[in-house]
Amino acid sequence: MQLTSSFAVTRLTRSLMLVEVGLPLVLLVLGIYHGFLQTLYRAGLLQSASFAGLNYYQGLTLHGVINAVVLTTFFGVAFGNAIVQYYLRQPLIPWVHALSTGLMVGGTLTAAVPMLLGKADVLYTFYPPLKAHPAFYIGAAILVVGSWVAFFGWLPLVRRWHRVHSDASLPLAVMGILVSFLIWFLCTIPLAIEVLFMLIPWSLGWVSSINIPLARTLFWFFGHPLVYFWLLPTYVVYYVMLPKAAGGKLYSPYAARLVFILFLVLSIPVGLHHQYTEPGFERFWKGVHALLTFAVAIPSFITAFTVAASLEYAGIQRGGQGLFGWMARLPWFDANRPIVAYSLAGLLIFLFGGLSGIVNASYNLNQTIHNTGFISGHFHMTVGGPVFLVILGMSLELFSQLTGKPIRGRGWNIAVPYLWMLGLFIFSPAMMVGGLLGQPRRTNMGLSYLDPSSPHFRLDWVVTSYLAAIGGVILVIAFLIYLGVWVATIAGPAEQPAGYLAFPTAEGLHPDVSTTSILNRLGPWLGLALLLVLVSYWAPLRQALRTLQYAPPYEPDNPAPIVRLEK
Ligand code: HAS
Repeated sequence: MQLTSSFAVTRLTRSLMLVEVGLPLVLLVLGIYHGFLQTLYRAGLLQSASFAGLNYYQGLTLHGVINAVVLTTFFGVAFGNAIVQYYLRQPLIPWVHALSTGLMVGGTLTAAVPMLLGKADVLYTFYPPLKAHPAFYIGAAILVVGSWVAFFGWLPLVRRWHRVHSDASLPLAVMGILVSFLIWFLCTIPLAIEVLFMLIPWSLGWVSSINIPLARTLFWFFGHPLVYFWLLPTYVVYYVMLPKAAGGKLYSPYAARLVFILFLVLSIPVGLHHQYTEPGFERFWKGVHALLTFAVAIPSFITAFTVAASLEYAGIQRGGQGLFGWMARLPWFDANRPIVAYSLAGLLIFLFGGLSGIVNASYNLNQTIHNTGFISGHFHMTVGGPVFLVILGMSLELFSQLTGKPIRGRGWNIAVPYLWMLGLFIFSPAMMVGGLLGQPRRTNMGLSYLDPSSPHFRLDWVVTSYLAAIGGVILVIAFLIYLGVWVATIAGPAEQPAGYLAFPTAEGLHPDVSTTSILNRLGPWLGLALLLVLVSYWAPLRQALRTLQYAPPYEPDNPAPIVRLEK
């Protein structure tokens, strides 16, 4: 279906969506600031792990939680709200929308207080024995419930759409968003179990110790599908909007639907690849998760070819010739189509970020890079690359449409993604090479290896740390320009009516799936996903329960030995 007309949202929806877009971006200033400080500290340019009154783990927690959890969840919901309304041509249910935004804001603020007070220095993974104030876990749980409410609020609209359009396939963008939130809903269930039944009672002091292997396994049951919850809104932009904005068509809607289905089936049963180095799990099950991890890379490989083919078609339509001539013809720097620049930069970054994921997934190679700077390099080129850039570009676009204010400083806006790409292309390889040289992923133990008079001095680590800091400076400059574009846009006058959503929507170059195709039905694939989860997690969860490893709380800035009780 090809839609070009706009859709007017209600005043209430407009206000709530502005909160969903605006609040995380305000918090992001703090998140980026603390990321920047980490690079300076690692390069020895800041001498202490305490910055601005916050300790190392506090700053790192703020960086991770704001950037990777708050921003992505709020954006997922805001973007989903926009997509569902625009493509289904129906308004959101007002009370559901208000409840969901209220819960998400309330949850975020509740969790923010202990983080800012230094009572939750537990990083975004918050696995024990790191222990936070109960308000941190309660706030995080409320934030997640708010996002569930948004998702459940879309389902009646989807059902109504199906009743009226029984002869049409669900719009691709809506399918992508539904799959993203189905994955999110499924993977947040074990997280809810961990938070409600383990972490909250433990942090309230109702129980004195906690089963660490079980808590970590429940976390990673959630933690890897989480990355696809981050990624799929980006893929919606790449499949649905980018080909049209670049002047072409989507090469294969069929491939796009297959990709979303594959993510639904394969995103969850892979969490043990974060636990290869942990004892207590049989190697066989680590191997099963490794194989499934390679399988979940397939939809991204399909995406690489489908999106490249769509861009090639666009470039040829714009006069490109020869094997690579189409690339030069793409509107890389067209200030009137910023989503093209934000997407192309993200795709180029993801080529390297995705491939480094294959290294991580390889059981043997993982032994070399686990918990080193290599991992930070990987995830900055995935969530910090394509995902983050689509969030930045699309948030500005949503703000502009909701307020009727055109984006100001358009040339500067186009510079942001390319500058960000440059920064990442220095920062991430530096972290990765540092990781290969043995540099740890995180450290607050003093940077003696940067001190030539220390016996631990490592010249090669100094080089990579400095390069990472230079990359960090460029990233911050890109973000400051982005903030400048926001300020100019907010300060500028509204020139169009406010509250009208409109997105470029690509036609398919090849036919879409038929309406009766199995690729149009999520139910059977959801069943298959659940079956795979059951098969792949049954034994590891039992093994985690059997390996009784209880521990008292651990404070990273005041470390005490862990007590292990083996049964
Ligand atoms: Fe990952 C750790 C494996 C993808 C995020 N990952 C992490 C962590 C994060 C993260 C945050 O197996 C750290 C977690 C922590 O705190 O410990 N990851 C993978 C694999 C993939 C992968 C196999 N990761 C992602 C994505 C993320 C993300 C996506 C965020 C959004 N990851 C791992 C493993 C670990 C891990 C292990 C644990 C390591 C350890 O030991 O701790 C795959 O899904 C990647 C597949 C992607 C591709 C690339 C496709 C390329 C595309 C671009 C095409 C370009 C075009 C340009 C078309 C195969 C689509 C065209 C041309 C023009 C002209 C523009």
